[in-house]
Amino acid sequence: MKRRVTVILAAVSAALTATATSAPASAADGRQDSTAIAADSVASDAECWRYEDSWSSNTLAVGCFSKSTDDIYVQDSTWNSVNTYVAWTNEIRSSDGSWGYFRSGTCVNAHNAPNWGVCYKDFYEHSTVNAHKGRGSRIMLSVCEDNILTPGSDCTYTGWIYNDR
Ligand SMILES: [Ca+2]
Ligand SMILES: [Ca+2]
Repeated sequence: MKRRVTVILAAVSAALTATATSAPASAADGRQDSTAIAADSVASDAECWRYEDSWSSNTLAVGCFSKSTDDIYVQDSTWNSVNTYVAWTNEIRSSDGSWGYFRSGTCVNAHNAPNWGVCYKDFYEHSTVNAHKGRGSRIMLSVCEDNILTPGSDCTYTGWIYNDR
């Protein structure tokens, strides 16, 4: 049993080392936080995820991503004096096929419920050669209601979304 634990720890350590060494040398592409512009509608091709209150099942926030425009939408779904936001992370693949962090940020809806906001983004496409000299671009969103005491705790996390349109 002890032997197995040691092996797992070694694997985790190796993974952490790999992550550290494959990080981009430049930190120029840092966080890009922005306030959503009011939006009347959501792009028809957008895929959406909702964050619900665990007790009431009321929808508190909805976040969407349109692969064709690369735009991120966020709705404040419940009038409760609490804003909503989408936090996003973009990874791209290098020439050796490994995924690495590229940039991240937030899109904050300060328009009150039930209004939508949009943040216009432009990510590398999955099929085009990117800044890491490879092909591959994926985005992960967390659709959140603000939690001042424990930021990032009231969220729904999407899986990786491949930017292939
Ligand atoms: Ca796209
Ligand atoms: Ca709200």
